[in-house]
Amino acid sequence: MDCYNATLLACTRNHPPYPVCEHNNMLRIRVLHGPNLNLLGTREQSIYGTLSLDALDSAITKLAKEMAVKVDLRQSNSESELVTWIQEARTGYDGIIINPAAYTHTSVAIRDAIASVGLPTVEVHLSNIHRREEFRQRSYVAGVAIGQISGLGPTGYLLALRGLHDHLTASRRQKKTAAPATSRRTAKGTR
Ligand code: CA2
Repeated sequence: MDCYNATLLACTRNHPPYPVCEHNNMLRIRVLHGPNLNLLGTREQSIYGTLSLDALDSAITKLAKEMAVKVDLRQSNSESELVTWIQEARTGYDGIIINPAAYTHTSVAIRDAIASVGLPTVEVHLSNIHRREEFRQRSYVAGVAIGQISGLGPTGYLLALRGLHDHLTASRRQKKTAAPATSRRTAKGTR
């Protein structure tokens, strides 16, 4: 059932503050956690904090629900599995949030996968990779991401969700307004 009010184009089911209707055109975002992030909260707490991966995923899911965004959350220690999940996101997802963990600094395969699917991608790091060892300061992913959030702990994922949501919403709006102009031009040119 279409829950949009036809006149106001607002969802009558009242999910504030993000006016994206859950039942029509919901944004879909895949969230990927790289190797060893399954250990979150168990070791190296001074660097990565005390929150477990499950708790982090719950916080992301809660915010996504409030924003009426569909999220799919996955963690893998395998580079090839991460590449496959990025490739598969081409059908069914609008954007990607990824913490590639150690693969950030080594993986041309992950960078190429992100570039090839062409989905807006936000790179997230719990720690500030730019004030750590030199080898962590280079990211193969940064050059194909729309942005990078580093050093804000779990909050970084929530900011990434808001940022990606706003980016995707703006590009949808742009596409909607650009389309009629193009067809008008075409129609004029053919006369
Ligand atoms: O700061 C980040 O989010 C990192 O992506 C985390 C990676 C690291 O290799 C990157 O340089 C920066 C490491 C993730 C390992 O996570 C652990 C969590 C708890 C205990 C052990 C590892």
